[in-house]
Amino acid sequence: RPEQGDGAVVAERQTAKVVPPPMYQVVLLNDDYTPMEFVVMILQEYFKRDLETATQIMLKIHHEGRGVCGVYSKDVAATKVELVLAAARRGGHPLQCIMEAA
Ligand code: TYC
Repeated sequence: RPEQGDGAVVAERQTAKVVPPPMYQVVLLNDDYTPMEFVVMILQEYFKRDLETATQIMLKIHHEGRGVCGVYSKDVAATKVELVLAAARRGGHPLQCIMEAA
């Protein structure tokens, strides 16, 4: 639309083309064996939560069976799942971590 000027053309094309990337929740699942302190450490280390927030999320998982640790792009979410599972296995804990479409 030359009559509207270049800025209007650029704005219109962006409105049509810029689609937000699909996002994924990284979810921790409860179990009877992983220590609470280990889960809090995971939330601080891999999800950048402060001690108070990490403790709240851990207790929510403990009571409700699962909890969202964070929401990320697909690649970042998949990497976090792998890092958490590797840390859990290193520690000898059965902690399970999954990702699902947000
Ligand atoms: N239920 C565990 C316990 O009582 C604690 C726990 C919390 C384990 C969250 C896993 O994702 C989890 N030690």
